[in-house]
Order: sequence, then structure tokens, then C-alpha cells
Amino acid sequence: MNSTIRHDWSSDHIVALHNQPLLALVGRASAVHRQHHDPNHVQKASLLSIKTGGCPEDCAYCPQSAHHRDVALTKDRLMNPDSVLMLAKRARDAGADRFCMGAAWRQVRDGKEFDAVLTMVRGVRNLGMEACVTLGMLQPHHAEQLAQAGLTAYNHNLDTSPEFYGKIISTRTYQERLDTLATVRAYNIALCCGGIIGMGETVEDRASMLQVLASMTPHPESVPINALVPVAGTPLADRPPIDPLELVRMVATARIIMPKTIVRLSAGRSALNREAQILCLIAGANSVFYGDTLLTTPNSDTNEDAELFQAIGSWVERHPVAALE
Ligand code: SAM
Ligand code: DTB
Ligand code: SF4
Repeated sequence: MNSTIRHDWSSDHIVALHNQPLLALVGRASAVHRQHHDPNHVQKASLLSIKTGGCPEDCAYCPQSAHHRDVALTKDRLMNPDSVLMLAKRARDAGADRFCMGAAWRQVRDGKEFDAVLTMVRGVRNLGMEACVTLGMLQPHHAEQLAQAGLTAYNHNLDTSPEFYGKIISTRTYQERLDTLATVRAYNIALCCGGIIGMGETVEDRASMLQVLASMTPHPESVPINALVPVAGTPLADRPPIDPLELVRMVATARIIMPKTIVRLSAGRSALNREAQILCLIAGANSVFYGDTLLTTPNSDTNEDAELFQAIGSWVERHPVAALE
């Protein structure tokens, strides 16, 4: 199996990979996955909205945009670091080893609020967890301070292809996103960067987004694949749900073209039954969000997740059998 790391995948090639017969696609993706990752380990990441709603951006999918006035959402100021760290500890005790904090900001600003976020990052790291934040756009000195605080990764998504992007967001350009990603990279913070499927984009758009991700050197360390969670009051509220196998194809394609990247089966997982989730894990997903809520919408039920992890035997970091082989 040839899975050298490439940065020159063409969109056409990615479409062809994506559209090949499902069993061939999943088989190839699974082989790449096994070559580069422990197939029994599923990382559990916990997600917390540290500042909710009232965001000046107009992302069509997002319940937190102030432009979508009919969304039933309670806005909240930035949480205090003590409460955040209490929840981080609880998540760690429940089995999460990565804690991701999201703020509904257009961009980071200097001041007390950013200082509080730095305190949260330091606190999460002191708990022995990976820390990830998503705070919108940032300037170099913000990235520098986040790196000094020990931040593991910065999440900033492309969301979709450059071609479809204008149908989803008008208040921030694709180039601004790429600039933010470059700033994060310049300070040696790992990149968590992915997108959403199910917003009305074509398979070509999905491939085009993957092409942009795979052209980055190195590939993003982490790629979240979200399925749209349609929220009442947002412009995308009535989008029909995607077929779970579309998520499987997206995960598998990401796995093949970015062999070492941590692929995250992110929002929309609660619409998948156990077997569809397992297919995604076989096809190369390394991680799921674990906990009752994503940022503002419900996540998969934690009891059902416990049963899922029990069924696949991934509670143990490394299965003892692996040590015998
Ligand atoms: N405001 C920051 C930003 O946009 O960079 C951080 C928070 S924002 C909520 C983080 C990501 O969540 C978005 O880029 C998008 O990919 C994802 N997201 C938001 N709402 C979603 C939804 N309804 N369904 C799926 N993914 C969603
Ligand atoms: C990402 O790609 N997915 C997460 C995380 N990064 C921050 C967010 C999903 C949000 C889903 C909608 C909500 O709960 O508000
Ligand atoms: Fe704001 Fe982020 Fe939601 Fe866009 S995705 S509206 S930037 S919180």
C-alpha cells in the first residue's frame, strides 16, 4: 500500500477517490489508517462553549450568529476560568483527554477576556489534558501568547470549498481564514481545521475543501468532519439530513489523502446509529466529541457512547492483544 505523504492531490483525483465503490474506498482508507494509527484507540474530546451567541459573523449554519434573530439561544458572557476548569476536570474524569473551548467571537481582542482564556488554557494543560481553543481570527501576538500558555491546537475551519463559501458566509473571506491558519502555524501550534457537509454543497465542493487542506505543508494535525446540525431560525434550518454513508465517504477520503492527520467525527454524530459510527471509525476516524453537548446543540448520548466504546473495546488505550503481536 503506497501511502506516502502528498500535498499535490488534485480535486479531480479526490472526487474519483471519494466516488469509488464504497467497499473499495473503506478498505483502502482502513489500510492507511492501520498503517499510521492504532485502530483500537478512539480519542475522546470534550467541547465547551465558553462564550455563547451574539457573534457578528453571518455563518448560515450557526445558531450563534447575531444575524439569525429567530434562533432560540441564550447568550452568555465569557465564563470564568474556575467554572471552565471544573468542567474540564469532570470531562477528564469521564475519560476525555482533550478539552476544546469555543467562543462566539469574530476575532480575539487584547484585554481581560483574552487573559481569562489564557488562564483556562494553562489550567487545562495542568490537568494533563490537550487544550484546543476556537476564538475566530487572531493576530500574531495572540498566537504567541496562546503558545506560551501551552495551547495544543487552534481550531479554525475552512467550513467548505472556496467556490461554495460565498453562499454560506459573507462577513469573512476565505483568504482571511487562510491567513489565520498561517498565523497559528507560525507559532508552532497544531492546526485543527476542517469543515461541514450537508449545507447544499456538491461532492466537488467537498473534494475542493479537502484539496485545500491536503495542500497545506504539513497537513493539518487535526481535521474535524462535521455534518450540519440544522438549527431552527438559521438559514440552513430546512436542509435535509445527509445519508450517513456520505460522512463515511468524507472520513475515508480525508484519511487516504492525509494519512497521519487525526480525523475527527464531529458534529452530526448523534444522527448516526452505532453501526454507521463504527463504519466511520473503520474508515479512519480517530476521535469523537464525548459529552452531552457540542457547543450549543445536543451531542450523542453519553450512555449510548459508553455502550459504543464497550462494544468496540476501545476503553483501553492500547488493547493488550496489540502488545502480544
Ligand atoms: N467563532 C469561531 C469561528 O467560527 O472560528 C469559533 C466557534 S464556531 C461555532 C466553530 C465551528 O463550529 C465552525 O467553524 C463550524 O464549522 C462549526 N459549526 C457551527 N455550527 C454548526 C452546525 N450547526 N453544524 C455543524 N457545525 C457547526
Ligand atoms: C468543529 O469543527 N466542530 C465543533 C468544534 N469544531 C468547535 C463545533 C460543532 C458545533 C456544532 C453546533 C453547536 O453545537 O453549536
Ligand atoms: Fe460566529 Fe463562529 Fe458561529 Fe460564525 S461559526 S457565527 S464566527 S460563532
